[in-house]
Amino acid sequence: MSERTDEQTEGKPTLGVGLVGYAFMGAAHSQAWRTAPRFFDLPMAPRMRVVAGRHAEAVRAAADRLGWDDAVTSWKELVTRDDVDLVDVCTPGDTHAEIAIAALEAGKHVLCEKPLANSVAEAEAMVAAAEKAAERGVHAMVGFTYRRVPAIQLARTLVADGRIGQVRHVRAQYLQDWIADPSAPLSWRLDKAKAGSGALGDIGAHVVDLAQFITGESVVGVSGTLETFVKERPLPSSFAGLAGEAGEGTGPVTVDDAAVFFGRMSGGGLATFEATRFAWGRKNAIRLEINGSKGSLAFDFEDMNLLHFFDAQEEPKTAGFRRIVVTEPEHPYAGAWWPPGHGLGYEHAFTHQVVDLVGDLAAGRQPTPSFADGLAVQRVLDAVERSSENHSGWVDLT
Ligand code: SOE
Repeated sequence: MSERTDEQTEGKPTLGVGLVGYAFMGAAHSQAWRTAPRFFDLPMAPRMRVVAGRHAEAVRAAADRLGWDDAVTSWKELVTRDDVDLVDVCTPGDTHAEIAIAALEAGKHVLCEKPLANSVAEAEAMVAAAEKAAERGVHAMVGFTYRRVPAIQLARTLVADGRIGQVRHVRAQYLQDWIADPSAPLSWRLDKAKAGSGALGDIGAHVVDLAQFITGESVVGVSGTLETFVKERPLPSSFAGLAGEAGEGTGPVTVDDAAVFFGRMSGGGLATFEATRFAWGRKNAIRLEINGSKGSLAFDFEDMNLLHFFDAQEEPKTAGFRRIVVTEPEHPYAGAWWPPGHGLGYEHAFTHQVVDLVGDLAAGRQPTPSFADGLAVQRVLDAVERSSENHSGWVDLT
C-alpha cells in the first residue's frame, strides 16, 4: 500500500488505484471507487490516482468527467507508478492478460473485468502470475460483478443453508437485444480478435459464474451450440454506449450472436444455459431459476431487488413463491444504502465489489472471485465452443 502519510484519510492507509480503459465498464468502476468510501466504512481509503487510455485528449476528458486525478496514454506507465497500488483493468479481453500480468509483476493488486481472458491459455498464464504474486501478498480478482447483487447473495445463502435442499436444476439465461436489429453497427464486442467470443463470453460467462456461485458447485461437463444470425454489419461511425452509430461500409461479425448449452453440476443436478443479444425486449435479463429437492429460487435482474423463494415444506394449501424484497438492513449490503424498499440498481453491485475487494486486501485475504475462478469459467466457455465447432456433443470438464 502507498506509504504517503500525507494522504491518509482518518488514519486509514491509502489504496492508490489506476484504471485502464474508461468506456462503459471504466465508467461503472469509476463510480464504484468514488461511491464505496462514501457509503461504507472501508479499512483503506481508495485514491483515484490515474486513468490510462490511448488518446490523450479523450483520456484527459474522461479523467475529469469520472473523477481521476491524472490521465496517461500508456498503461505500461500506469502499472509501474509508485502512487498506484491496484490496477483496475477495464479494457477489451485481448489485453487483459498482458496488462494484468505486467501489473502483478510490478507488485500491484489487480481487479480485471470479465471474462478473465480470451482463451484458456491466457487465463492459465494469468492464474500462474496471480499465484506467484499472492506469495508476496499481492492479490488478483476477476469482476463477476453480479455476485454482489444483494438478491444473488441471499440466494447463495439460502442454498448453503439447505433451504432448497439438493440442487436438481439450474436454469440460467442472460438475454439482451442491443444487436437484434441487423443495422446495429459492429463494435469490439463483435470482433473475435478483441472479445474472444460473443454472447458466450460477454454475458454467458456471467450466468456460468452465477450458477456456480449460487449453488457452490461447479459445471462438470457441457454440450452446446453457437449461432451468428447476422454475419455482416455496418461499420461504426462513432462509438458510444454498447453499439454506437452506423457509418459507411460493412464488416464481418466474427463472434457468436447467441449460445445455448446444457451441462451437469458437480452435485448431480442438470443445468441449462442461454446467452443471447437477440431477445427483443429483454434489455439485461439475467434469469435464474434453481429447483432443489426442498424448494426453488427464482431471480430476474430486470427486477433485481426481488428474490422469489418457494418452500416445498410449507402447507400445500398456502404454499407459493414468496417474493422477498431484498432491501432490508438484514440483507447483504442493503443496510449501507437507503431505507427498506428504496431499491438498488446496476451500479451498486460494482460498489459492493470494491467494498469486498478493499476489505480483503486490508485483511491480507485472497479476494473472490479469484483468477482461478475466472479460469474455471473460461474452461466452460471453451468447452461450449469445442462442442459447437465439432458438433461433438458432450465435452467433459473433470
Ligand atoms: C454487454 O453485453 C454488457 O455490457 C456486458 O459486457 C457486461 O458484462 C454486462 O454487465 C452488461 O452487458
